[in-house]
This record gives sequence, C-alpha cells and structure tokens, in this order.
Amino acid sequence: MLKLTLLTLSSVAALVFGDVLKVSAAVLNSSFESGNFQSWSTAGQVTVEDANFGVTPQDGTYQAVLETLQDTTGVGGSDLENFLGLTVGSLTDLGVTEGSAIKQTVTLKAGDIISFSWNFLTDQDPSENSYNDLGFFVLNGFTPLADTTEAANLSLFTRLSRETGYKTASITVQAAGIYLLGFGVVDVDKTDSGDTAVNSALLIDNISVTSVPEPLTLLGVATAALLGTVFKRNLS
Ligand SMILES: [Ca+2]
Ligand SMILES: [Ca+2]
Repeated sequence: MLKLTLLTLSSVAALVFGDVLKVSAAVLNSSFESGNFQSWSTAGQVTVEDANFGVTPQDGTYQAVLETLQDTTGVGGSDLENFLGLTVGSLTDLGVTEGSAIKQTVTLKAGDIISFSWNFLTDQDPSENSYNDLGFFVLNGFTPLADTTEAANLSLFTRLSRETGYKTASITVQAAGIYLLGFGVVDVDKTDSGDTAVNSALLIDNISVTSVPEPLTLLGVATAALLGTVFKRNLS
C-alpha cells in the first residue's frame, strides 16, 4: 500500500514536472540531425551538411544549407510565395527573381518562444544595391534576417566569400495556432532584368521552441511539492 502510494505520487510529480520541460517537440528534425530533410518540405537547392562544408554546425553534426545555386534554382519569386503561403508580391515586389526554401507546419501556444541559429553567406558585392540578395524566415508572414550589406566576415565556405557568421533569432508567439515555419534565401534584382547570377546561401540549425508553463501547471507543481512535503513528514 505504501509502495503504491509512493509510486502514485512520484508518477504524478513526473507528469506534472514533465509538463514544465522547456523544449517542446513542436518542430520535427529541428537540428537536421537525421542528416536529411525528414519532416520538412523543400524547394530549390537545399542540402544538409556537416562541418566538412566549411562552416561548423551550431548544434550536433548537421545544419541545413539553402542556396541560390550556380545559377538557377528553377524556383521563381512567385513559386516561393506560393510554397511559403506568402501574400502575392511579398517577395516579387522586392525584386526577388528566384531562390530556395524549406518549411514545416508547427503547432504553437501563445507565449512560446521559437529560436534558431542562422548564417547568411554571399558572393554578391554589397555596394551593388540592385542585387541585394537576402535570407529570411517565415512565421505568420515574411521577416528578413540579413542581406548582402550585413555579410561582413570572410566565409570558410569555399563557394561563397563572405558571411554574417552564425547568429540566433528568437520570436515570441502571440497567439496559439498552427503555423507555417519556413526559411528561405533569394536572388534579388531590383532592375527588373531577372538576374539570378552571383550566389547567396542561408544556413539554419538548432531550432527550438520554449514553452512557458501555464498557470495551472505551476499550481500542479506547487501541489505536488506540497504533497511531497506532507508525505515526507508522515514518514518521519
Ligand atoms: Ca544540427
Ligand atoms: Ca544574386
């Protein structure tokens, strides 16, 4: 009987504390450690690379590499808008000619914090404003991460000369829902001549979702802790 009670209490505590675990499984294959794009949909030129690529992954062995290819991905600006569920014109109006992207659908709660590591690389001369390639993410709309003017460091990846270096982005989710989470890199030509030359890439790794415990869960933890105290006292 005593054993059963102990077991029950520890099970309850495990359940309750389990809820408080910070990282949720909202994003599948979130660090690309499968070595491929399992659980993701892809468009254009995308590969999963280890450190032999020239840039060391931020978490584990693998990272996602999205490129604008040498020199055409076959995926135009409108195709990418369609693929990523973006409003018509959100990319093409910026002069996006083509690019590559990955996406998956995620279920998120209000207050969840989604974070990821990213690195934008390019061969494009930053002074050529008309060809300002960029990397971006999508979560309920399109948000730029970096363009060619921000890739100030020399890149270790032999095919592209400069990089921003790995950085971390964090976004707080405002409302619960099912979201399209996407990442993309695009060739830009603001002269409207459809230039797809001179490449850029976006590296993504270590995506995580941190959930804020709900008030009810916190109450549960407090109750479990209190029960534990009472139980200890009865034993002594
Ligand atoms: Ca990884
Ligand atoms: Ca370009």
